Amino acid sequence: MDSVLDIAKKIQTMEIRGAGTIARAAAGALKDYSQQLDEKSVKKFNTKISNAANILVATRPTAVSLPNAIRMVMGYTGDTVDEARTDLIRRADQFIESSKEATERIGAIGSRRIRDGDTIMTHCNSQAAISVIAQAHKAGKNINVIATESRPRRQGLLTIAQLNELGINTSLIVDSAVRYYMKDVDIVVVGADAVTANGSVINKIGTSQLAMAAHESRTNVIVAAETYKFSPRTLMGEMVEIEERDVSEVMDSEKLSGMLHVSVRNPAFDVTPSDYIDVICTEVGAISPEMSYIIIRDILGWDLQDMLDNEI
Ligand code: RI2
Repeated sequence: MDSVLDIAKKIQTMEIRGAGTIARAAAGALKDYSQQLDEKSVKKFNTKISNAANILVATRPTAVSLPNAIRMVMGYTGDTVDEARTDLIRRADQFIESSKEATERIGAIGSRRIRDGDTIMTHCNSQAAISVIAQAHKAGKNINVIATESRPRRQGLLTIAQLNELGINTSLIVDSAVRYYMKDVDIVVVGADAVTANGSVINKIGTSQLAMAAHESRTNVIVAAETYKFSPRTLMGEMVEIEERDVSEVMDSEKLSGMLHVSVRNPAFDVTPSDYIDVICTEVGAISPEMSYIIIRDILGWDLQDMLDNEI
């Protein structure tokens, strides 16, 4: 169990971060754990795997990629421990492989929306969004990127390093400069931690402000999101929980000790309504946000009637 707890801790502290990366790490952790178990009874094996899955799912509440990945792996079957383990490993490997392919495919699809000469604004550090930008650059389009710092954890610094490595001209701006620079922007490309059944996108805090500024200036917003970031439970009216992280990410909490009337809030994500989103680029195509239910039903295999019948 130590290896599972180790990955869980790394996800919690954001040493492992980014919705897709978290999902792959959790699938990999279940696979590794299954290989360490020497249970003889399949019942005990299943119980241990299921406990590990629960620990991993509880690490971060917002990125739906995490429960979706765990669900895919947990669909394993087998009458013996060997059968169960083999099927679990196959499923984990399949998820990890297809998730990497999805990011590439999203890049190919999304990059067609980028024109030669475009200035792209992006927020935080999304591998799916970077795939779109990278493939536009690779196709020979002359592009510039404006990347936000993304307080409080400053994932924008990871983005500028990645784009620099690719040889893409990039400017770093503080989050509050988004509207100031929007006049120079041709297209906004961001990632997603979750997409709801009604096409809203949950992504790093500040995304909705950016999308609102883009909407105001008639600038298109592309969301790059693998299909496993779509949230089936929102079909049943559930809201996606917005993670609120520790104050220490925003400021030194000791400095607050004498301030009896002050609290610091640190939501990690916000919700961008579908009205502000032009297209969601998934690995199965560029869809309008209104088509989100079809992804949940036809690609993820969740059916509203089944959910109602089984009270999921
Ligand atoms: P990919 C990240 O969350 C950011 O919000 C980013 O836009 C999103 O996950 C998707 O990232 P965090 O882990 O899956 O930094 O596209 O809180 O890499």
